[in-house]
Amino acid sequence: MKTTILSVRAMEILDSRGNPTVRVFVELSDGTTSAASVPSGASTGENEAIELRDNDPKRYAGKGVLNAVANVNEKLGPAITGMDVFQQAMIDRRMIELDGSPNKSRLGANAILGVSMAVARAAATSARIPLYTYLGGAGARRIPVPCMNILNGGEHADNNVDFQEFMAVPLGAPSFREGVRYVAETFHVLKRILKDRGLSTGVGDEGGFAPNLESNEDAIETIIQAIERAGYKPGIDIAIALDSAATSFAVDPKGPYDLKWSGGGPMKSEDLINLAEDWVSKYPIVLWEDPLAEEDWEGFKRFTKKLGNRLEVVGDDIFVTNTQYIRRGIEEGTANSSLIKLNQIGTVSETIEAVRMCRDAGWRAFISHRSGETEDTFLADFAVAMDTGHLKSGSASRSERIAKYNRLLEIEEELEDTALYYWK
Ligand code: 2PG
Ligand code: MG
Repeated sequence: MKTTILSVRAMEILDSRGNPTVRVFVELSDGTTSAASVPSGASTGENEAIELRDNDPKRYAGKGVLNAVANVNEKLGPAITGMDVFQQAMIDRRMIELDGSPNKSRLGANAILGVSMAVARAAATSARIPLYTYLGGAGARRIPVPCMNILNGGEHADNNVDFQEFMAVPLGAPSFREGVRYVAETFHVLKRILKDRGLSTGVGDEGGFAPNLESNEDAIETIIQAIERAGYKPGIDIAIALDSAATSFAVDPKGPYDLKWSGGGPMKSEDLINLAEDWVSKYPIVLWEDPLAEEDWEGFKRFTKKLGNRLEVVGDDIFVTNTQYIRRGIEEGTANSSLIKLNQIGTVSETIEAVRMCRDAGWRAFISHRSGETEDTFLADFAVAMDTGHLKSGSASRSERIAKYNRLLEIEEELEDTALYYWK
């Protein structure tokens, strides 16, 4: 007998920034129930799928999601009720067709993704297998290296650091459990160093520290100091990954740039590329995301040409987890990896397509949370299922970040010694 979708309903909840988001509940014909919550970004790409907000100034400064909730309850739910829960791609397609817009702006990517995630989770629960096994198959046993964003800047913090994320990457750890320990210890040493310098130890949106520093380079040097003082070897035990989120300090989405938070002044694409080359020669940087802005395809290409054989060059705002842009990136040699965010494209099956396209091209795919998150751990299972070897889910603080790392600890324990952990 087929297991079908019996009912779908949604409600408005809050994300980690205190902004409304969508939570969806699904019930199946066999009695299975599931729920999933949708994340939300701050430094969003222009071409992301559209998050439907009510724009009613009387509620949550216009950020309410009651329309998206109503779209789940009145349109998306009824359209997929009675469908086979194991037909994820078909269910996603039905919702995309019902929306009918190119970017999910009519019914809202937040509404559609909530349903898509809750359906996937319901299917796994109904089949009595973990979500990572359901989405990734019996071979899904690689735990991603956690790229932990221990120092926040840009639009995720109120400080003078232009680059958005400085991540510690425990690629030399023997296991995920040990990797998390390496970085959590480093995080606490970093706090001590900042305190001793009389700097703020308050955290930004993703749980990393957000002090005012002397320069962007000071951020990286301070992290390296923390790695060493915690007893680890930079580059061997723990490497560095960066997300410049360059769109956020671009004067124009094609460039040039203005290091506005630090007051560093105007820069051309070439200046940023030269700066990166200098940093890569001095520091153990293994991954650099959005070194240039979302329409600076030329700059990206030059960056990749210069540094792509030495590090992973990840496109986030430029590709927005959309195969249309990733395909162009592959054809033009724009990068060698794409960031993967479920809500940038808006369904589970389209996100899987994006990962597949990267893999087929010999690119890497970097699974990512959003700066506005919930306690939902879907992302952790998704990362194991996609077998991409790394994810970012924020720092070693804030429960909406830690929830994903804790779920990965659980998965690693569940897999016992069949679990794999390696950088590349
Ligand atoms: C990014 C993300 C996640 P946001 O730029 O990579 O770290 O930030 O969710 O604000 O887009
Ligand atoms: Mg990014």
